[in-house]
Amino acid sequence: MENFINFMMQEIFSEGGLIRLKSLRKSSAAGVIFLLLILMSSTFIPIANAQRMVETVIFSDDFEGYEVGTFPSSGGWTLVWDGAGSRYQVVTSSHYHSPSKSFQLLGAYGWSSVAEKRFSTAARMIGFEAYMMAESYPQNPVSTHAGVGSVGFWNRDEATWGKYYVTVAFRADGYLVVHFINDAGAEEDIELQPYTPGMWYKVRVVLDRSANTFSVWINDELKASNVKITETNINGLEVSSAWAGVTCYFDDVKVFTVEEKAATPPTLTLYDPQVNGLTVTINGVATPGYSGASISRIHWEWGDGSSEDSPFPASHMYSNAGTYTVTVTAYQSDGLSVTKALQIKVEISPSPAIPTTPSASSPTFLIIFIVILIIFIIIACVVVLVLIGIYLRRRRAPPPPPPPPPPTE
Ligand SMILES: [Ca+2]
Repeated sequence: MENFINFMMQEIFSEGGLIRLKSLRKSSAAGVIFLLLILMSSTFIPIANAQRMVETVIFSDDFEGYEVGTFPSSGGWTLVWDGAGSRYQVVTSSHYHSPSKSFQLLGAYGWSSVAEKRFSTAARMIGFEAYMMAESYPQNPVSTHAGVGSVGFWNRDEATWGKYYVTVAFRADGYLVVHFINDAGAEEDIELQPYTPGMWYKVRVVLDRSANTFSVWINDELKASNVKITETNINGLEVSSAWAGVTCYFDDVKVFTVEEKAATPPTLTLYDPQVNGLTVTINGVATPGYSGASISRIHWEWGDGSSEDSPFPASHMYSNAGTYTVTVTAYQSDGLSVTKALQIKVEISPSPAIPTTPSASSPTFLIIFIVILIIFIIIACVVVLVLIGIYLRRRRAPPPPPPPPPPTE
């Protein structure tokens, strides 16, 4: 009967791809518990049409590869206007986000410092990310809304002084703003948050060029989303220090494309449950559906009303014998999940006899037996050799001296 059940279960599992049952036959060990798995249902619950965003870097620069005091021309940067003088528009080690250098710009009243790096892509969605810092608040700004320094998408050739489609800027009144040309063609600022001189801010903008909208993050916090913008003709990333004459620093700059791709759910493999009395232990493996995703948690419904989050392997003790459906769900970092269920039967069984001596078939016993046998043979050989030695020595012993001649008379 048991063989028949095993056979049936293997058939079921091989079709369902669920669980290997080879070790089940071993579980028929004496008297204790055995596990009967009869069913198995495998339920995948992907979220329909789930998408993930995949970034591809067009260029990035941490400004570590340049000599301090030089302009980063070799990285493809161009100095468009030289602000307070070209000697100030250089890679520096005085401030940096990573690991030892950044790019410094210093504008002057009436003459900004602007550097750009051009790029070209047909991607529908593009973005930029940069760390930026202002050394101080401006002393005598042209106006409270004057720019101090900025990073963003522009086109030098689209207007006399270049067209700034969407940039994140330090403003003279102490606000970090996103500056853009709105869908009516007018320049507009959205205040994002106050800034503090001497602090690095991570700024990020993603622009959808088919919808003409952008979203902006400061320090990974979304500050504005789906803001409408004029149609863009971007061909470069600019970094700048404006008329306020404040030294600004830029580091870890990158421009990237963003693509939507289908997200695939994780996969889940459950190994044969191990049952010991009323306790079941289940091991397995959960694998993310794609590179970049991770398994965030494994959730267990034990079928007796209790549930928990636990990594593999998980154990559970039931209060009563019976058949239970265990449901395991692996969740991925993007929220996608996969669920599998199996039935187990637990029984109260007599305490298993604890073997006090090794069984004759155990490898340990065989090793001990062989060692004892070898020692016995060695001792026996030694004894035999000693006896032979004694025998030979006696045979070779000199004959006893002849008896003394009889006394002559
Ligand atoms: Ca750096």
